[in-house]
Amino acid sequence: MAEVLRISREGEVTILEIDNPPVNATSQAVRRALIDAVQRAQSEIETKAIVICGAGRTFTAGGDITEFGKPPREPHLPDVINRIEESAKPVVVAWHGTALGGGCEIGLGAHKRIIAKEGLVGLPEVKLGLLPGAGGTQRLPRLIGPVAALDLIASGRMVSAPEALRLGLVDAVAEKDLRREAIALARGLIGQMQPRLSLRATPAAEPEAWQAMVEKVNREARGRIAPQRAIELVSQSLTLPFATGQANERRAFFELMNSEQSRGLRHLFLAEREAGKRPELAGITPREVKQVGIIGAGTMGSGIAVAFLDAGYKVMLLEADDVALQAGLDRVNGLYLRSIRSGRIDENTRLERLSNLAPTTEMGRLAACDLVIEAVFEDMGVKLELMKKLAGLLPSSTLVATNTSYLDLEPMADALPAPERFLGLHFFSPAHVMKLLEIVRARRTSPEALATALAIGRKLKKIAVISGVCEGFIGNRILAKFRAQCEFMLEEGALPREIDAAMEAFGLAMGPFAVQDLAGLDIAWARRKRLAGTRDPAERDVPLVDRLCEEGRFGQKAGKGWYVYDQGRRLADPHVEALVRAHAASTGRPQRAFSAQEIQNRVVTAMVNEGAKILAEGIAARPADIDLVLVNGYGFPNWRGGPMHYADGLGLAQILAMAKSAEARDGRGFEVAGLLAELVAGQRNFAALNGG
Ligand code: 3H9
Repeated sequence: MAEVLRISREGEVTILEIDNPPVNATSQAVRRALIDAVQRAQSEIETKAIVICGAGRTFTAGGDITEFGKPPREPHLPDVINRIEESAKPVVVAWHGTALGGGCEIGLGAHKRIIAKEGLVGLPEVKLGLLPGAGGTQRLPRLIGPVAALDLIASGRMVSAPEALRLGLVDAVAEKDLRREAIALARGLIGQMQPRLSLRATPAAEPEAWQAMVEKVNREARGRIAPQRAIELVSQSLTLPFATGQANERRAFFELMNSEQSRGLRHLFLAEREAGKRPELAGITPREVKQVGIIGAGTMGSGIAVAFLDAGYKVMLLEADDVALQAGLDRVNGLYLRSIRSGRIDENTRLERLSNLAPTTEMGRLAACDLVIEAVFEDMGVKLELMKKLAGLLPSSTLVATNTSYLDLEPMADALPAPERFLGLHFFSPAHVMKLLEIVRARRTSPEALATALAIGRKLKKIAVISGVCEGFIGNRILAKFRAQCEFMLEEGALPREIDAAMEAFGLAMGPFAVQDLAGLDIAWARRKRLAGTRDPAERDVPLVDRLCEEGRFGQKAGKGWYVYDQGRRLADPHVEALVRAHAASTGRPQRAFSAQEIQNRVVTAMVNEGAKILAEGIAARPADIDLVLVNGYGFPNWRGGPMHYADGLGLAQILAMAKSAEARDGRGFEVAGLLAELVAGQRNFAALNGG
């Protein structure tokens, strides 16, 4: 077995360096080596102090996620950390890279902490549906106070070195050489009594500040249990002895580990890391991309420009004329000013990023770009015209991408001399904020172009998922089925506000009708008109959006849509409800009341059934990719793991039964996916298709 802890000595200081690539997780071998080394150091006369540090790019990412869900093996991390704290010889922890979860907790057990200038520290367990399980909920409040501790534990956010110093989470920030300075710090402690956090009382909190933090955590939890358990455990640090608090923390950790929520979040963590690993792309080197051209500086184009500028690319932004270009530049600048106001960047950063932006109205200049993305009006005619112009202009080495969210890529590829260099890069609005990027693979897209797009996705810090070509790709295709099902329910007795309330209770930030109002109903209307000629007349279709748009009810921007808006407040509108009821009656379908559960089941069944078709057609490679798309682009609650993971938990036999009744009810509006029936017959589930 590889050595996971390197032990060396500098004079009287023994250095324990965790070396467990890729991220120095505190796996069983690391825990064993660490406790043995600390134990041994107690009796070594030469050792007067100990420094614990990490090799490679990071101190440690914490508990080993691959061990989660399996029976825990000794020594347990809380015992290792208690042993570190009890050491008669001073222990200093040197954090670099990221000191997360158990890595942060090792530091809390030590007698002093020093962090590298660029280092980050945090307790992100909540993002995996967990809580710190090695003393973090009890030691951190004793060190930095309960309010700041609850903030860090319940949000899972990482803090920078200066903030860690301000909070009192570290004793020092290394000026130059972390290791040297950690050794010096350890030397300075030799011969002194070592402070133990577990013996310290948690400082009392200002009642108002504590209450405000508790309210914030509850507000932001939106159905997640771990942040709420954090409130309970951090408050116990104020009243209970350390050992009792730690035992309660350990119990909570394992309860959460076995929860559906943690399973869902862990599934997504692994899915994110798997999404970019495509066997067919193994060994393919991505092309280097430095200069990116963006055509169209509307909402999407300007957001995409900011996303690339933020990632350090040079960006050329093209518009048809000076007026449109200026409006686009104003939009880009507006996005940066907003980031300054929210404290995310400072003025220097804004200027630095804008210095990489070259605005232009001369299409010929795009010839200098490695990648050109079109973000023009969503109309095939307009896009084809543009592709023809690009064909005569760009060297055949340039990668060309469309940001279309629905249109077929093949006619666009046909217009280009090198269709193997053409693909879709479907960003979600606002493009500089939303994590999801659908990379759309057209029939002739080359593996090199795909590998390049994945590398770009990583550099943009996006969650990039490869999709094949179909109407709406992975996300919008499933969304269309989800929306259709909601509209079908309107014909059977449900009201928009009931459906929205049920889906918000399920965990969506906003119900589907409220979202349509926010985005503008005219978008759906335009699409309906575009598809009207090809729609199968036998297909179940609900024309209510047309009625609303004909009345000028385009959503929030018009002050009315599915709801009315009074000073930003969303209110149910009796006029719309009467319209819905009248339309429902006109269909002759039986009318009845819907429970929230039934609404949720119908929506999920529609999504999963379409997801299964998408898999069978090879549009998505893995069910987990579909989960990533729905969670990161469409607000599906992450703690449910995405629709496909959620369906496995519910049982595919139940989903299939619901899909069969939908088929009987909706006729041509719903067809059961063959793959779903196959999986149930073979007693398999989607996880099996993920390779899990
Ligand atoms: C915890 O600590 C519990 C304790 O309180 C109590 C215990 C009793 N374990 O993300 P990357 C793998 S809970 C195992 O692509 P980056 C990852 O799967 C833990 N493996 O790199 C990937 O593998 P592969 C709390 C891990 O530079 C590779 O490392 N900690 C772990 O973009 C590279 O990862 C967290 O929640 C792990 N803990 O980001 C931190 N972490 O190459 C979770 C990563 O085969 N980790 N791997 O695909 C992260 O946030 C990021 O990975 C990190 C690096 C920021 C560290």
